[in-house]
Amino acid sequence: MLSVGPELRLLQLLSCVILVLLYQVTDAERDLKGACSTCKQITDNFNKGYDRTTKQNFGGGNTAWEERKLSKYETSEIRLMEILEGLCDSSSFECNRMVEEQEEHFETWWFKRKTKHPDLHKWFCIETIKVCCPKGTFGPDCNACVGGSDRPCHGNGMCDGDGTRGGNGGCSCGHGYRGEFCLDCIDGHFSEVRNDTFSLCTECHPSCKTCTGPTNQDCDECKEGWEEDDQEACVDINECSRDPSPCKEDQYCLNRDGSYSCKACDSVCSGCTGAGPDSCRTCAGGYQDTDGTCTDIDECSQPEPECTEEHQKCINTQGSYVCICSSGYEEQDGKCVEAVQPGERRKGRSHVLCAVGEVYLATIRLNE
Ligand SMILES: [Ca+2]
Repeated sequence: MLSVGPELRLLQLLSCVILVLLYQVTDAERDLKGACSTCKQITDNFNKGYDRTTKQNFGGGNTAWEERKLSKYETSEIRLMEILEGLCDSSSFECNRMVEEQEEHFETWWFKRKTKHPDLHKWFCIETIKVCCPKGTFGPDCNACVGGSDRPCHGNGMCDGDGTRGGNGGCSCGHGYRGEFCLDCIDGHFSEVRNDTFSLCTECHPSCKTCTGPTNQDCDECKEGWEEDDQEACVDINECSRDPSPCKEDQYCLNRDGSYSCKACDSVCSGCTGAGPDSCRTCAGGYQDTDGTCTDIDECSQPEPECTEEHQKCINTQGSYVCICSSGYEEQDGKCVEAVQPGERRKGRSHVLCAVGEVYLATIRLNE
């Protein structure tokens, strides 16, 4: 039996504690960002509710009495309550909890702060309950994002935790950019403008792997499927002109910029140069060349009969033909013999089937 020593148990316990702590850290991190977006949603809905109630309790007339009543309603607790009711969906637990917990702040703002601090999001989410930060800043102390709060990530990426009390302020760069500051260009892009605070990366010509400018003459290196010509420009390789062809016998080659593809020939062809029955190199068995197009051969109307057994008849099919027993006869051991009960009609009959190149037996049902 294996016995677990006290050191190992301690190690197991420690790793458990670390895992739990790690989980809580990432969880708390998510909560910080989530709390800000909940708060943002609440203040957005507050502003919508404010607009919605602007014209409420207004009869449409213009009497002095109505204006007095309206101005009273404008700043009334009734109006505040109407706005507060519409802040959250009933299903949004986080939203309802935040409103419930912070309700008194809305009253304070409504009656005492509104005039001096008209921006509710700023007063409530950033300055009062401190779940958000001003744009371009992040974290518990609202520090500036990488690249500065005016243009986080130099305008080429997203700052982690931007506008929230969470995140680390680092950049995830947008397409074309890389580096801690999102000032460097990724492969396949070149730097059009670049200084300490501004960078513009533009995509290379599709023929370049890396480049110094926008055209196919500015490539440092050609991309796969392209090669340098005598002007030192990257041009498409025509893979289809290679010998032997990169495609199989029953395929044709289609060249494209930077690549090529192999497509199946038409079924009437044996090898082809393109799509359709008029691009065959030669016709497949059972087909013949008619004015450059492969068409079915009618074996049944050839001078030499194809179905030679007694009481057989020939039926032409696409690319082939079949031999069946004539009416009143049925197939038995490869021969057409008189039907057992000639007077009686049967629903199904057996026949001999012959195909080009081979003879095989099969049972088919025919409606006579
Ligand atoms: Ca090509």
